[in-house]
Amino acid sequence: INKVKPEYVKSFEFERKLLPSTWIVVRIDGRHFHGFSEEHEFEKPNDGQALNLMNSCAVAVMEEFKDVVFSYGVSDEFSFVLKRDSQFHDRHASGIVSAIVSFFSSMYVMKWKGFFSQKGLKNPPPSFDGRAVCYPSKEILRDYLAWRQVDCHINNQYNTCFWMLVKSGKSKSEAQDYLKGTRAQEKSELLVQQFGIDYQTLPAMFRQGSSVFWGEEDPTESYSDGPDGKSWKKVVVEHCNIIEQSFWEAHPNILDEEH
Ligand code: DGT
Ligand code: MG
Ligand code: MG
Ligand code: MG
Ligand code: MG
Repeated sequence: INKVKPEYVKSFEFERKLLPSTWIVVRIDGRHFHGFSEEHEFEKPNDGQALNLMNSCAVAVMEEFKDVVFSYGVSDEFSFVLKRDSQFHDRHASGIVSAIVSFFSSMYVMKWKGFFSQKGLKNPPPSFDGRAVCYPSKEILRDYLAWRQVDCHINNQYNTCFWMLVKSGKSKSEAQDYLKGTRAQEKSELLVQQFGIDYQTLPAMFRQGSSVFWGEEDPTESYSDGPDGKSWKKVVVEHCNIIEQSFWEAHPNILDEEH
C-alpha cells in the first residue's frame, strides 16, 4: 500500500497564471513544416489548399473555444486572441495552450482529406507547438497583429521573387544571391519587369494572411434563432489589412468587452 499523501505530491505542481485583464494571444506554429510541406508537395511559395486547411482549423477553434475573439494566420502559424477577461482554464498558461494546440492538431488531421483528397498524410504526422503571451492594451495587441501581418508581407514578397527566379532557371543559391540586400520597391519592380507580375494582383490570402472572426449579422441573410433567443452568427475568414485603423473601426465588436 502506497502511503504517499496526494496533497504532498500535488504541492509540486506549479501553474503559471497569466496576468489578469490582458489580451492572451496563443500562437501555434507547425513543427518542421519545411520538411512537411516538401514531403506533401505543397505548391511554392503558397499552397492555397494548405492555407485553406489551416483557416478551416482556425474556424473550428473559434467555434469550440468561445473566448477566442480573433485569429490571424499566415504560413504554418495561427495567432488566437482570447478576450481580455477570459477565465478559460483559470488563465493557466499550460492549460490554455495545450487545449488549443491539441485541438488544432487533431482538426488538421481530421480535415486533411477534405482539402487533399488525392494525397494521403505521411509519417510523421503534423504537429504544432504553442505559446501564450499577454498584451496589456488594445494598442499593443494591435501592434502584435501588425507585426505578424508585416512579416507575412515581407516573407511573401521575398518568397514570390525567390520561386519565380528558381522556376525561371536559377539555382536556389543564385536566386538567394540575386535577392540579397534588395528593397521592397526593387522586388516589386523585379516581379513586373522580369515576370510581368503585378504584386498587388496576387491572391489577397497570400499577401495579407487570413483573419478569422465572428461576422456581424447580415440583414440580407436569414438567421435562425439560437437557444438563447439571439440570432446565430458565423465565423468568417477574410484577407484584409488589419494594420490600418479602418478594419478595427469597421468591426468594433471584435475587441469589445461584451462577448
Ligand atoms: P519549426 O517551426 O521551427 O518547427 O520549423 P519549420 O520548418 O516549420 O519553419 P517555420 O515555421 O519557420 O517556416 C514554415 C515552413 O513551412 C517554411 O519552410 C515554408 C513552409 N510552408 C508554409 N506554408 C507553405 C506553403 O503554403 N507552401 C510551401 N511550399 N511551403 C510552406
Ligand atoms: Mg516553431
Ligand atoms: Mg513551423
Ligand atoms: Mg512558421
Ligand atoms: Mg482534465
